[in-house]
Amino acid sequence: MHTAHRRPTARSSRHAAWAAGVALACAAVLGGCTTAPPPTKPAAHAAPASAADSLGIAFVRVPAGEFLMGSDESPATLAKAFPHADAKRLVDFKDEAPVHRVRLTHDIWMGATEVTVGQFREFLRLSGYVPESVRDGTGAYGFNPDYSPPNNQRADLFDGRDPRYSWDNPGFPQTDRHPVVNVTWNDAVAMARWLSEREGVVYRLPTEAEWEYAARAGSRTRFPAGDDPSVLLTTANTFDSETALRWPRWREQAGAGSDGFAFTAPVGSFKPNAFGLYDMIGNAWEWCSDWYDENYYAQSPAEDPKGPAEGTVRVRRGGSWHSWPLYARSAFRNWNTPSTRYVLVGFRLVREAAVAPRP
Ligand SMILES: [Ca+2]
Ligand SMILES: [Ca+2]
Repeated sequence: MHTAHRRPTARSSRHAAWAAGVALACAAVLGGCTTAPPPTKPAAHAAPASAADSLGIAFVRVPAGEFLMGSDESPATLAKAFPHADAKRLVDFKDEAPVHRVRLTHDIWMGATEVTVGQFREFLRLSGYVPESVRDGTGAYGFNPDYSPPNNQRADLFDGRDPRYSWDNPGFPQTDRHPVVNVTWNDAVAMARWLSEREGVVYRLPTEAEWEYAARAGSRTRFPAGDDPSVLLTTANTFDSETALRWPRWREQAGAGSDGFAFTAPVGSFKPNAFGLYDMIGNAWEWCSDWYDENYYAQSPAEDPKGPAEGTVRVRRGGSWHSWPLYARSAFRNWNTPSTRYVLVGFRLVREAAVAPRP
Protein backbone atom coordinates (compact mmCIF):
# COMPACT_ATOMS: atom_id res chain seq x y z
CA MET A 1 0.00 0.00 0.00
CA HIS A 2 2.83 2.40 0.67
CA THR A 3 4.41 1.65 -2.68
CA ALA A 4 1.14 2.59 -4.32
CA HIS A 5 1.30 5.93 -2.55
CA ARG A 6 4.81 6.67 -3.71
CA ARG A 7 4.16 5.75 -7.31
CA PRO A 8 0.65 6.69 -8.35
CA THR A 9 -0.67 4.48 -11.09
CA ALA A 10 -3.54 5.04 -13.46
CA ARG A 11 -6.09 3.49 -11.18
CA SER A 12 -4.47 3.90 -7.84
CA SER A 13 -5.45 6.17 -5.02
CA ARG A 14 -4.39 6.50 -1.47
CA HIS A 15 -7.87 5.65 -0.42
CA ALA A 16 -7.87 2.44 -2.37
CA ALA A 17 -4.38 1.80 -1.08
CA TRP A 18 -5.50 2.21 2.51
CA ALA A 19 -8.56 0.12 1.91
CA ALA A 20 -6.46 -2.64 0.47
CA GLY A 21 -4.02 -2.39 3.32
CA VAL A 22 -6.76 -2.39 5.90
CA ALA A 23 -8.48 -5.30 4.25
CA LEU A 24 -5.26 -7.25 4.22
CA ALA A 25 -4.33 -6.30 7.73
CA CYS A 26 -7.79 -7.17 8.98
CA ALA A 27 -7.81 -10.26 6.70
CA ALA A 28 -7.92 -8.20 7.06
CA VAL A 29 -21.15 16.44 -1.22
CA LEU A 30 -31.19 27.35 -6.40
CA GLY A 31 -32.10 30.01 -7.52
CA GLY A 32 -29.95 32.99 -6.68
CA CYS A 33 -29.01 36.02 -8.70
CA THR A 34 -26.59 37.05 -11.39
CA THR A 35 -24.86 39.69 -9.32
CA ALA A 36 -21.19 39.75 -10.17
CA PRO A 37 -18.69 40.19 -7.39
CA PRO A 38 -17.12 43.63 -7.75
CA PRO A 39 -13.37 44.17 -7.95
CA THR A 40 -11.83 43.40 -4.62
CA LYS A 41 -10.10 46.50 -3.42
CA PRO A 42 -9.65 45.95 0.25
CA ALA A 43 -11.34 49.23 1.13
CA ALA A 44 -14.03 49.02 3.77
CA HIS A 45 -16.78 50.04 1.37
CA ALA A 46 -15.56 48.30 -1.75
CA ALA A 47 -16.13 44.59 -1.52
CA PRO A 48 -19.01 42.73 0.04
CA ALA A 49 -18.24 39.66 2.07
CA SER A 50 -20.12 37.37 -0.27
CA ALA A 51 -21.71 37.06 -3.67
CA ALA A 52 -23.61 34.43 -5.60
CA ASP A 53 -23.34 33.13 -9.12
CA SER A 54 -26.15 32.20 -11.51
CA LEU A 55 -26.50 28.76 -9.97
CA GLY A 56 -26.96 30.23 -6.51
CA ILE A 57 -23.50 29.26 -5.33
CA ALA A 58 -22.42 31.60 -2.55
CA PHE A 59 -18.82 32.80 -2.69
CA VAL A 60 -16.84 34.49 0.02
CA ARG A 61 -13.75 36.60 -0.42
CA VAL A 62 -10.50 35.00 0.62
CA PRO A 63 -7.92 37.75 0.91
CA ALA A 64 -4.42 37.51 -0.50
CA GLY A 65 -1.86 36.62 2.12
CA GLU A 66 0.93 34.39 3.35
CA PHE A 67 0.86 31.19 5.31
CA LEU A 68 2.94 28.22 6.29
CA MET A 69 1.89 25.26 4.17
CA GLY A 70 2.33 21.62 5.10
CA SER A 71 3.34 19.74 8.19
CA ASP A 72 6.55 18.22 9.45
CA GLU A 73 5.19 16.40 12.46
CA SER A 74 7.20 13.29 13.22
CA PRO A 75 5.64 9.84 13.33
CA ALA A 76 6.34 9.79 17.07
CA THR A 77 4.40 13.00 17.62
CA LEU A 78 1.54 11.78 15.50
CA ALA A 79 1.51 8.48 17.36
CA LYS A 80 0.80 10.31 20.60
CA ALA A 81 -2.11 12.19 19.08
CA PHE A 82 -3.49 9.17 17.22
CA PRO A 83 -2.74 6.24 19.52
CA HIS A 84 -4.89 3.78 17.56
CA ALA A 85 -3.20 4.44 14.24
CA ASP A 86 -1.15 1.69 12.69
CA ALA A 87 2.52 2.69 13.03
CA LYS A 88 3.05 1.96 9.34
CA ARG A 89 0.55 4.68 8.41
CA LEU A 90 2.37 7.31 10.44
CA VAL A 91 5.47 7.25 8.27
CA ASP A 92 3.43 7.91 5.15
CA PHE A 93 3.15 11.70 5.41
CA LYS A 94 6.50 12.82 4.03
CA ASP A 95 4.70 14.55 1.19
CA GLU A 96 3.41 17.13 3.72
CA ALA A 97 6.97 18.36 4.31
CA PRO A 98 8.79 20.60 4.32
CA VAL A 99 6.66 23.21 5.93
CA HIS A 100 7.18 26.19 3.63
CA ARG A 101 6.02 29.76 3.35
CA VAL A 102 3.58 30.41 0.53
CA ARG A 103 2.34 33.79 -0.63
CA LEU A 104 -0.95 34.07 -2.48
CA THR A 105 -0.84 37.36 -4.34
CA HIS A 106 -4.49 37.76 -5.31
CA ASP A 107 -7.78 37.84 -3.50
CA ILE A 108 -10.08 35.09 -4.69
CA TRP A 109 -13.72 34.27 -4.19
CA MET A 110 -14.21 30.77 -2.94
CA GLY A 111 -17.38 28.76 -2.74
CA ALA A 112 -18.67 29.07 0.82
CA THR A 113 -19.66 25.42 0.60
CA GLU A 114 -18.97 22.38 -1.45
CA VAL A 115 -20.99 22.29 -4.68
CA THR A 116 -24.34 20.76 -3.78
CA VAL A 117 -26.39 18.09 -5.49
CA GLY A 118 -28.94 20.78 -6.38
CA GLN A 119 -26.33 23.07 -7.91
CA PHE A 120 -24.81 20.24 -9.90
CA ARG A 121 -28.26 19.12 -11.07
CA GLU A 122 -28.98 22.67 -12.30
CA PHE A 123 -25.64 22.76 -14.10
CA LEU A 124 -26.55 19.54 -15.90
CA ARG A 125 -30.02 20.80 -16.79
CA LEU A 126 -28.81 24.12 -18.19
CA SER A 127 -25.68 22.91 -19.92
CA GLY A 128 -26.66 19.48 -21.22
CA TYR A 129 -23.38 18.13 -19.84
CA VAL A 130 -23.34 14.42 -19.17
CA PRO A 131 -21.27 13.36 -16.13
CA GLU A 132 -18.39 11.06 -16.86
CA SER A 133 -19.84 8.21 -14.82
CA VAL A 134 -22.94 8.23 -17.05
CA ARG A 135 -21.13 8.97 -20.31
CA ASP A 136 -18.73 6.08 -20.06
CA GLY A 137 -21.44 3.71 -18.84
CA THR A 138 -19.40 2.35 -15.95
CA GLY A 139 -21.20 4.27 -13.20
CA ALA A 140 -19.75 5.04 -9.81
CA TYR A 141 -19.66 3.76 -6.23
CA GLY A 142 -22.23 3.49 -3.52
CA PHE A 143 -22.99 2.45 0.01
CA ASN A 144 -24.62 -0.93 0.09
CA PRO A 145 -25.35 -2.36 3.54
CA ASP A 146 -24.89 -5.86 2.17
CA TYR A 147 -21.47 -5.13 0.74
CA SER A 148 -18.62 -6.58 2.73
CA PRO A 149 -15.26 -4.92 2.00
CA PRO A 150 -13.02 -7.60 3.50
CA ASN A 151 -14.69 -10.30 1.44
CA ASN A 152 -14.25 -8.52 -1.85
CA GLN A 153 -11.11 -8.92 -3.90
CA ARG A 154 -11.00 -5.24 -4.88
CA ALA A 155 -10.87 -4.48 -1.19
CA ASP A 156 -12.86 -1.31 -1.77
CA LEU A 157 -14.92 0.31 0.95
CA PHE A 158 -17.96 0.70 -1.26
CA ASP A 159 -19.95 -1.21 -3.81
CA GLY A 160 -19.02 -0.45 -7.42
CA ARG A 161 -18.09 0.59 -9.85
CA ASP A 162 -21.63 0.07 -11.10
CA PRO A 163 -23.98 1.96 -13.43
CA ARG A 164 -26.65 2.06 -10.74
CA TYR A 165 -24.48 4.47 -8.78
CA SER A 166 -23.84 8.04 -9.90
CA TRP A 167 -23.65 11.67 -8.71
CA ASP A 168 -27.38 11.25 -8.09
CA ASN A 169 -27.18 7.99 -6.19
CA PRO A 170 -24.32 7.22 -3.82
CA GLY A 171 -26.40 4.58 -2.04
CA PHE A 172 -27.46 6.76 0.87
CA PRO A 173 -30.00 9.60 0.95
CA GLN A 174 -28.86 12.93 -0.51
CA THR A 175 -31.05 16.05 -0.72
CA ASP A 176 -30.28 19.01 -2.97
CA ARG A 177 -28.47 20.59 0.01
CA HIS A 178 -25.96 17.79 0.38
CA PRO A 179 -22.54 17.92 -1.29
CA VAL A 180 -22.45 16.23 -4.67
CA VAL A 181 -20.13 13.23 -4.74
CA ASN A 182 -19.22 10.62 -7.32
CA VAL A 183 -18.08 13.45 -9.60
CA THR A 184 -14.79 13.30 -11.46
CA TRP A 185 -12.11 15.99 -11.66
CA ASN A 186 -13.12 16.30 -15.31
CA ASP A 187 -16.76 16.85 -14.30
CA ALA A 188 -15.73 19.58 -11.86
CA VAL A 189 -13.59 21.33 -14.48
CA ALA A 190 -16.42 21.07 -17.02
CA MET A 191 -18.77 22.84 -14.59
CA ALA A 192 -16.20 25.57 -13.96
CA ARG A 193 -15.65 26.10 -17.69
CA TRP A 194 -19.37 26.24 -18.40
CA LEU A 195 -19.88 28.80 -15.65
CA SER A 196 -16.93 30.83 -16.93
CA GLU A 197 -18.41 30.99 -20.42
CA ARG A 198 -21.89 31.74 -19.11
CA GLU A 199 -20.82 34.59 -16.86
CA GLY A 200 -17.70 35.91 -18.50
CA VAL A 201 -15.67 35.50 -15.32
CA VAL A 202 -13.13 32.77 -14.62
CA TYR A 203 -14.33 29.91 -12.45
CA ARG A 204 -11.95 27.10 -11.65
CA LEU A 205 -10.90 24.66 -8.99
CA PRO A 206 -8.69 26.00 -6.21
CA THR A 207 -4.99 25.29 -6.34
CA GLU A 208 -3.77 23.05 -3.59
CA ALA A 209 -2.08 26.02 -1.92
CA GLU A 210 -5.24 28.13 -2.12
CA TRP A 211 -7.18 25.24 -0.64
CA GLU A 212 -4.91 24.79 2.36
CA TYR A 213 -4.64 28.55 2.96
CA ALA A 214 -8.43 28.80 2.87
CA ALA A 215 -8.92 25.77 5.10
CA ARG A 216 -6.42 26.95 7.70
CA ALA A 217 -7.84 30.49 7.69
CA GLY A 218 -4.94 31.61 9.83
CA SER A 219 -4.60 28.46 11.96
CA ARG A 220 -1.39 26.48 12.31
CA THR A 221 -2.89 23.57 14.21
CA ARG A 222 -3.62 20.07 12.89
CA PHE A 223 -7.25 20.96 12.42
CA PRO A 224 -8.58 24.50 11.97
CA ALA A 225 -10.09 24.37 15.47
CA GLY A 226 -7.08 22.91 17.28
CA ASP A 227 -4.69 19.99 17.59
CA ASP A 228 -6.88 17.54 19.45
CA PRO A 229 -8.87 15.21 17.19
CA SER A 230 -11.85 15.67 19.49
CA VAL A 231 -12.37 19.18 18.06
CA LEU A 232 -13.67 17.54 14.90
CA LEU A 233 -16.82 16.31 16.59
CA THR A 234 -18.19 19.83 16.87
CA THR A 235 -16.59 21.41 13.81
CA ALA A 236 -16.66 18.91 10.94
CA ASN A 237 -18.39 15.87 9.52
CA THR A 238 -15.89 13.04 9.63
CA PHE A 239 -15.78 9.34 10.54
CA ASP A 240 -17.52 9.32 13.90
CA SER A 241 -19.21 6.79 16.13
CA GLU A 242 -22.31 6.86 13.87
CA THR A 243 -20.30 6.01 10.79
CA ALA A 244 -18.44 3.35 12.73
CA LEU A 245 -21.74 1.52 13.26
CA ARG A 246 -21.54 0.61 9.55
CA TRP A 247 -17.80 -0.05 9.56
CA PRO A 248 -17.28 -1.46 13.06
CA ARG A 249 -13.77 -2.79 12.42
CA TRP A 250 -12.55 0.84 12.38
CA ARG A 251 -14.37 1.85 15.52
CA GLU A 252 -11.14 2.71 17.28
CA GLN A 253 -10.14 5.07 14.50
CA ALA A 254 -13.35 7.05 14.81
CA GLY A 255 -13.85 10.18 16.79
CA ALA A 256 -14.81 9.62 20.41
CA GLY A 257 -18.46 10.50 19.87
CA SER A 258 -21.01 11.52 17.30
CA ASP A 259 -20.81 14.63 15.08
CA GLY A 260 -24.44 14.02 14.15
CA PHE A 261 -23.97 12.62 10.66
CA ALA A 262 -23.31 9.01 9.67
CA PHE A 263 -23.05 9.90 5.97
CA THR A 264 -22.81 13.30 4.24
CA ALA A 265 -24.29 16.34 5.99
CA PRO A 266 -26.21 19.17 4.33
CA VAL A 267 -23.58 21.75 3.47
CA GLY A 268 -23.11 24.39 6.12
CA SER A 269 -24.24 22.19 8.99
CA PHE A 270 -21.24 23.26 11.05
CA LYS A 271 -19.88 26.70 11.85
CA PRO A 272 -17.78 28.37 9.13
CA ASN A 273 -14.08 29.00 9.56
CA ALA A 274 -12.51 32.44 10.00
CA PHE A 275 -12.88 33.14 6.25
CA GLY A 276 -16.57 32.19 6.32
CA LEU A 277 -16.01 28.85 4.56
CA TYR A 278 -17.97 25.75 5.52
CA ASP A 279 -16.89 22.13 5.55
CA MET A 280 -13.35 22.67 4.32
CA ILE A 281 -12.59 19.76 6.58
CA GLY A 282 -14.77 16.70 6.13
CA ASN A 283 -18.12 16.09 4.46
CA ALA A 284 -16.75 15.60 0.92
CA TRP A 285 -13.17 15.50 -0.31
CA GLU A 286 -12.51 18.44 -2.60
CA TRP A 287 -10.74 18.28 -5.94
CA CYS A 288 -7.92 20.78 -6.46
CA SER A 289 -6.47 21.89 -9.80
CA ASP A 290 -2.94 20.63 -9.14
CA TRP A 291 -1.30 17.51 -10.36
CA TYR A 292 0.04 15.61 -7.37
CA ASP A 293 3.77 15.20 -6.71
CA GLU A 294 4.92 13.87 -3.40
CA ASN A 295 8.14 15.94 -3.60
CA TYR A 296 6.54 19.15 -4.81
CA TYR A 297 6.83 21.12 -1.55
CA ALA A 298 10.62 20.99 -1.65
CA GLN A 299 10.70 22.87 -4.95
CA SER A 300 7.43 24.74 -5.23
CA PRO A 301 7.55 28.49 -5.93
CA ALA A 302 6.95 30.75 -2.95
CA GLU A 303 4.32 32.76 -4.82
CA ASP A 304 1.08 31.30 -6.13
CA PRO A 305 2.24 27.69 -6.56
CA LYS A 306 0.11 25.82 -9.03
CA GLY A 307 1.51 22.32 -8.76
CA PRO A 308 3.76 20.36 -11.10
CA ALA A 309 3.48 20.88 -14.84
CA GLU A 310 2.40 17.31 -15.37
CA GLY A 311 1.35 14.22 -13.53
CA THR A 312 -1.02 11.31 -13.52
CA VAL A 313 -3.22 12.05 -10.52
CA ARG A 314 -4.96 15.18 -9.27
CA VAL A 315 -4.92 16.44 -5.69
CA ARG A 316 -7.93 16.17 -3.45
CA ARG A 317 -8.11 17.65 0.03
CA GLY A 318 -9.84 17.91 3.37
CA GLY A 319 -11.11 14.44 4.14
CA SER A 320 -14.71 13.37 4.05
CA TRP A 321 -17.54 12.00 6.15
CA HIS A 322 -15.68 8.71 5.96
CA SER A 323 -12.22 10.02 6.96
CA TRP A 324 -10.60 9.18 10.22
CA PRO A 325 -9.26 12.21 12.11
CA LEU A 326 -5.70 11.34 11.07
CA TYR A 327 -6.73 11.97 7.47
CA ALA A 328 -8.80 15.08 8.20
CA ARG A 329 -5.77 17.17 9.13
CA SER A 330 -5.41 20.47 7.25
CA ALA A 331 -2.05 19.38 5.81
CA PHE A 332 -3.04 15.93 4.60
CA ARG A 333 -2.69 15.36 0.87
CA ASN A 334 -4.52 12.82 -1.21
CA TRP A 335 -5.05 12.17 -4.91
CA ASN A 336 -6.89 10.27 -7.62
CA THR A 337 -6.91 10.04 -11.38
CA PRO A 338 -8.96 12.78 -13.11
CA SER A 339 -11.63 10.28 -14.12
CA THR A 340 -12.07 8.81 -10.65
CA ARG A 341 -15.62 9.03 -9.35
CA TYR A 342 -16.02 8.05 -5.74
CA VAL A 343 -18.63 8.22 -3.09
CA LEU A 344 -16.49 10.43 -0.88
CA VAL A 345 -15.21 12.96 -3.41
CA GLY A 346 -16.82 16.27 -4.41
CA PHE A 347 -15.49 19.78 -5.05
CA ARG A 348 -15.89 23.50 -4.49
CA LEU A 349 -15.26 26.27 -6.99
CA VAL A 350 -13.18 29.41 -7.02
CA ARG A 351 -14.30 32.59 -8.81
CA GLU A 352 -11.38 34.79 -9.76
CA ALA A 353 -11.71 38.26 -8.35
CA ALA A 354 -10.74 41.24 -10.44
CA VAL A 355 -7.22 42.12 -9.47
CA ALA A 356 -6.82 45.32 -7.54
CA PRO A 357 -4.06 47.62 -8.83
CA ARG A 358 -0.74 46.80 -7.24
CA PRO A 359 0.78 49.66 -5.21
CA1 LIG B 1 -19.84 12.06 10.70
CA1 LIG C 1 -15.04 19.25 2.43
